[in-house]
Amino acid sequence: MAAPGVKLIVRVFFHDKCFDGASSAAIFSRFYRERIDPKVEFRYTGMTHRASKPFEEDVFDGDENAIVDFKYSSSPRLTWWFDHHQSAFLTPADAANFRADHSGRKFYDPTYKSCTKFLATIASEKFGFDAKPLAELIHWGDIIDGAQFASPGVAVGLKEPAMQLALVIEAAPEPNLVPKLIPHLAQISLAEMIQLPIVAKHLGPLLERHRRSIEIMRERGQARDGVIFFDVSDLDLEGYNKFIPYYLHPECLYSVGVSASPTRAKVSIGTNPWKETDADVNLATLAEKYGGGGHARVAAISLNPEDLARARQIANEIAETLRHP
Ligand SMILES: [Mn+2]
Repeated sequence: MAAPGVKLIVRVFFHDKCFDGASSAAIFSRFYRERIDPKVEFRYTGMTHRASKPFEEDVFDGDENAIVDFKYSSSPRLTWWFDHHQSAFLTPADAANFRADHSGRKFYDPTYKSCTKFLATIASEKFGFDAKPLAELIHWGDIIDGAQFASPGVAVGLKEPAMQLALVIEAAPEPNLVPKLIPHLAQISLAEMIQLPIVAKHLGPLLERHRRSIEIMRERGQARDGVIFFDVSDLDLEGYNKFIPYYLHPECLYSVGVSASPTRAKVSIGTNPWKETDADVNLATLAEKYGGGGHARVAAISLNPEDLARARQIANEIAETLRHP
C-alpha cells in the first residue's frame, strides 16, 4: 500500500488496437483497484508488434509495471504479466527468466483463447476478484480474440456493440485513443461504450470504410488451392476485418495478406475459423521462421516500412507453403 495521500503509479502496457488487449488492461485495472490498492493512478501504454525490441529498460517508470496480452520482458522492473500468445518470449533467455520467477504475479497460458478471460480467471481464483459484473466483456473478449463467431456473416456484419467497439479499437485513426477508452471499459456496458462521443464519432466513418474494404477484397483476393492471397499494401487498409477473406471465400482454409502503414509492412496469416478442424499447419511456428509470431491459427510478420518488397516475397512463399502443406 502507498503512504496516506500518495497515489501509487501503475504503468500498464497492453496490446494496442486490439479488443482483447484493451479489455485485459481494463479488467487488470479494476482488479488492481479492488484487490491490491484502491489509491492508484494508471498510465496506459499501447504496444504494437514491431521488428525491433519492444521494451527498452527506461519504459518501466511506474511504482508497478504490468504487461497484459503482450510479450514478456525480463526487466526486474516488470511486476505483473498476463499473456496467452504462443510467441510470448522473444528469446529463450526471456522464457528461462519467466520460469525462474516466483513473484506469483506473472502468468502465462497459451491454451486460453483470450487474455481477457485468462486474466479474469486468475484474478478471481488467486486474488478473490469478483469478475461477475464483467461477464459481458469477458464473453466478447473470448469470442473476438478466439474468433469463435457463429458464422462469417456475424464476424463481418458488425451488428453487436462489442463488434462495433472492436472496430473502433482496431481501426480508428486517432493516436492514443485506446488509453482513453480503457478507464470506461470495465465500468459500463458495451452498449454504453459505443455511445461515448469518443467512440461514436469514429463509428460511422469506420463502418463505411469496412463496407468499402469488403468490395476491395472482393476484387483483390485470389483464391487458389485452399489459400486466399491478397495484397492491399498500396491502400490505407491496415486494420481491415480479418474475417472478410473467409466471408468472400468460405471454401478456403488459409489466408495470406500483405498490408502497409507508415510504421510497418505486414504479412498476416490466418486460418478460416469455420474450417479450423481441417487445419494442421501451426501458423505461429511458420511466422517465427520469418521473424514473426502469434497463435497457432493466426499469426503475423512485421517488417520495417521500407521492406515492403521483402514482405511481398515472404507472403508469396508462405502462400505457396500453405497451398501444398
Ligand atoms: Mn489476446
